Amino acid sequence: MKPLIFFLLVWLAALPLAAAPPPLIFDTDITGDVDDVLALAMLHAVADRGACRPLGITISKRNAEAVGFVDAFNTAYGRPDLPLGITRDERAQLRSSKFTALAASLKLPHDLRSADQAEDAVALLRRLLAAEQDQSVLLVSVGIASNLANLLQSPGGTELVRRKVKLLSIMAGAFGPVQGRMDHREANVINGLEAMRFVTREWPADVPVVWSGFEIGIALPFAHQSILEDLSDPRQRLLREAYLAHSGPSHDRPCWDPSSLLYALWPQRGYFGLSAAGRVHFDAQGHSFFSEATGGRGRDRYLTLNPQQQARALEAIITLTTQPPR
Ligand SMILES: [Ca+2]
Repeated sequence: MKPLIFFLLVWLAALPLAAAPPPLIFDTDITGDVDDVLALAMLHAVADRGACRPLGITISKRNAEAVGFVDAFNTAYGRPDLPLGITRDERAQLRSSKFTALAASLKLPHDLRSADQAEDAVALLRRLLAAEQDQSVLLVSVGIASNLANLLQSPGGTELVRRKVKLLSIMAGAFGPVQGRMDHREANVINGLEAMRFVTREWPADVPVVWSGFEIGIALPFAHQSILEDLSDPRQRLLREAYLAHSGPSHDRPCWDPSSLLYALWPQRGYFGLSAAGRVHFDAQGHSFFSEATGGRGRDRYLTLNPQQQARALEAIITLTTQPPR
């Protein structure tokens, strides 16, 4: 066999293994809690490993420093030009932060300094979605639903979602007991209640949604020792300092937001279990409800965790989150 034909055959045989990494949009309210920062580090790590192609990041709360923080983080991880948008919606929660000012105070390199310099989140979501193949985009949402609701309400927005989004993996609500009770009012729901209720009503019925409830993150406490001992690369300084500023040196912060990212990336690897299919809704007080669909057909499912999955998922999240930038 001629060498050229041989190499062609080898190349063709390798094609199914070299599937293109899935495009992914990360929608975050990176302000109040630091688990968004853990998820952001994990996003860069999995992108470095070729497990996804990050299209952009949208911020769903109002905070003057959040854009600078995320841009400095992306710059440290080698993606200084990753598209970045923030909500312009006056109804979106205005949220202070214990860590977003660190990008400026630590004098870390970045060029987007303020919310005004970033794109409007909805405009960015529309532009990113429109450029991708149909039913290909993983949308990971780990904050309030202001950007999702405004995307659906934008002209043709629901149809754009229906055409382009493969999965919405969202951290919101509570679908298991929290401290023995079933009436937990979860923050991403109550801090933007109308937006979240709108999304549950109007999200297209044929675009699957997987919910990570409050109880999932509680079962995945990040190991604070890993923050203290595993972040020796200077480019990981912002991750370390943000964690310490928010949670201190001895608290194991629950990994609510990383859970939704982990599920979206590897749904077939058994890190989580899934509920039956059905429909999620939230009442006017922000309580979570799930009704199972008859016949197994429904838009929504929520994550579950058995003890073995709990150990595997937590280890994967910690390993990926602390992986040094490429
Ligand atoms: Ca969050």
